Amino acid sequence: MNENTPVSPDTAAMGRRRFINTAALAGLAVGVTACNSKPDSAPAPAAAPAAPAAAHASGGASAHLKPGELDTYYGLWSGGHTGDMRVLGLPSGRELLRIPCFTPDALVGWGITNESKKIMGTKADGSLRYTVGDTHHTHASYKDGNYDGRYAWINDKINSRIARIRLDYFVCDKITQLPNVQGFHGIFPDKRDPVDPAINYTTRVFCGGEFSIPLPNAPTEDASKYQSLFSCVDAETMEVRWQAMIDGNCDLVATSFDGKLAATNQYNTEMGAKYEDMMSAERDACLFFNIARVEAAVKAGKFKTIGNSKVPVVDATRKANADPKTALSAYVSVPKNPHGVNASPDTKYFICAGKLSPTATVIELTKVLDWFDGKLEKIDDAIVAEVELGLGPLHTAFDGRGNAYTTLFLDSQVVKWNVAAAIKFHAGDKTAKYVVDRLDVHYQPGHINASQSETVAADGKYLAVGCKFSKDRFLPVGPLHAENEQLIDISGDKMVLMADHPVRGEPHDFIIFKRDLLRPKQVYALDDFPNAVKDPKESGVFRNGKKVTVKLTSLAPAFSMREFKVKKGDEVTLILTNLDKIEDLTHGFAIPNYNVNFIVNPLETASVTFMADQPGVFWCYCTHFCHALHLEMRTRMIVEA
Ligand code: CUK
Ligand code: CUA
Ligand code: CA
Repeated sequence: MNENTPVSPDTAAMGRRRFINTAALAGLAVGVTACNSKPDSAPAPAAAPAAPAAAHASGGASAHLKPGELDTYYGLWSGGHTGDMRVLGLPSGRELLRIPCFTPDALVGWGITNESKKIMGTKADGSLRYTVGDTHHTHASYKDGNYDGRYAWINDKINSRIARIRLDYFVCDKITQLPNVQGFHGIFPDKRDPVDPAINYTTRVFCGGEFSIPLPNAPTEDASKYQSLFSCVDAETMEVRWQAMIDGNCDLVATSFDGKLAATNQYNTEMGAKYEDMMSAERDACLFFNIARVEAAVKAGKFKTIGNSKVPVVDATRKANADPKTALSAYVSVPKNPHGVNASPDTKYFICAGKLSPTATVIELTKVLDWFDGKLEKIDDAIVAEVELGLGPLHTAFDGRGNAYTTLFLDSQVVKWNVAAAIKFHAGDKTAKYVVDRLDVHYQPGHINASQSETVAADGKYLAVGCKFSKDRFLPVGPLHAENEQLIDISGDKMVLMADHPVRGEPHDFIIFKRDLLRPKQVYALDDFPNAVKDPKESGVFRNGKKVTVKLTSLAPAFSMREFKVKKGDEVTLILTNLDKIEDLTHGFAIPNYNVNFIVNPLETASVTFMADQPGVFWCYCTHFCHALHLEMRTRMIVEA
């Protein structure tokens, strides 16, 4: 035990169990359950968190904005198994938008319109291929080491899909499914090209496959024969450029600022199929990829393909990459079932949190490159610090002043620590005090991020913490509790808790960036849509045998046709262009009994296709409040028998 650790009662126990074993883990799980069932026994906040008033007294920031005041930061949150992305304003924590990606959304008609279905993917009969999703990680495109406001990406763990969000309109515009991958977990865009200095922006997104499977998939029970793939997706085309076959699994992903390295933490180097096996080794790994070399190997044709997939797959397994001079990959040993790998904004280090080890491991990137150049004898010598932080370290954020903030899941704490001091301590200077501060959070934190954290513009202002259990922090609403996103002021030496933000389950990762990095558009251009009905005079019913196209426009408070007729048995494609070009003037279009409901934003065009299988009169009405005559904004669809 060193003087850096014994701050909370929980961490005092740490010396006795340097690593968490199966029994201890079971015990801790029971502890969590007990706390949940008896609110009284929830861990008493050891040091009472500073109230907002105290924050003001200390000159700290406030989460309260007066009516009409705008937030200064955007936050992009993954929605978890709601399958969407959430947009929050910070510091207020106000939720501004949900961007549907992988799952249907009734508000906007995602999964209803032909345009969204094309992005989501359909079966031969036109129905959606998937209606469930599970988003975990979201990151945005970079230029010169900072966000450039072009794109954000988000993963879907269930169906191994990656979605791209256009940040000019805050909409999902492309979804790609990774072949031969199950449990696609971490993503991270590169920050520049490793070879061409002119390309100082994101052109690739790296994706980690967490679950090992037989490749190609087959009913093979012997898990030692399973393998995982690390995938590279083209940022523009969204096609999978290449995949790398590895030993062990992938979890989260990080990229270096020079574009040369990407890494994934590995918790299952054991290749176990049961958790006891997955946690049997004392150390696992952080796996590095030499991106320029992988791409050269692909170019040189040194790859295979798997099953029906045409994606080139290079060999990044340990055996094939033992010689540093030709290696595509390097496995850095990290204790036990590590989680989270994060790039420090000074561009020097990746930090891997220990999860089942109370430590964080600091890996110096120039040393990893030295190993690839044959200048560092052992790859593990790239580790410049491995220091104890507390129990259950998961994710790390940065303030741009040399400090790291790591979530301690089991301790329900955030620990602030100084990276340079940790390196000194590791080098033998036991007087180096690397733990700067600890703050109790409520409760069991997972993801953490600071404003601008993983950019060269890290500004050390706000820290948000995604607490997995809210327990007693909000009014009870039945068995499913809101989650607690906490906001912390990190501008001073001490962390100051600013606010609890209840959020609908079950958000995971997020990023926070300055609002001036974005210039969102609020009105579409008519020409963005090839099928736009540009003039109300173009409206009408156009028949081609049993296929009927209905062209319609909206202009508050009316649709361009007061009624339209189709016949029972027709396949109807209805195209609606909203000719209102005023900000915020959105209309909806709903057809009773036909499962049609979608919106059109200013100058947007959307279409739906359905079978006219029920004769009668159907009042198509505007669902989105638009005008004093919103209720009167209707048209009749008459389906003739
Ligand atoms: S990871 Cu996905 S389960 Cu983002 Cu720490 Cu939480
Ligand atoms: Cu148009 Cu309501
Ligand atoms: Ca393990």
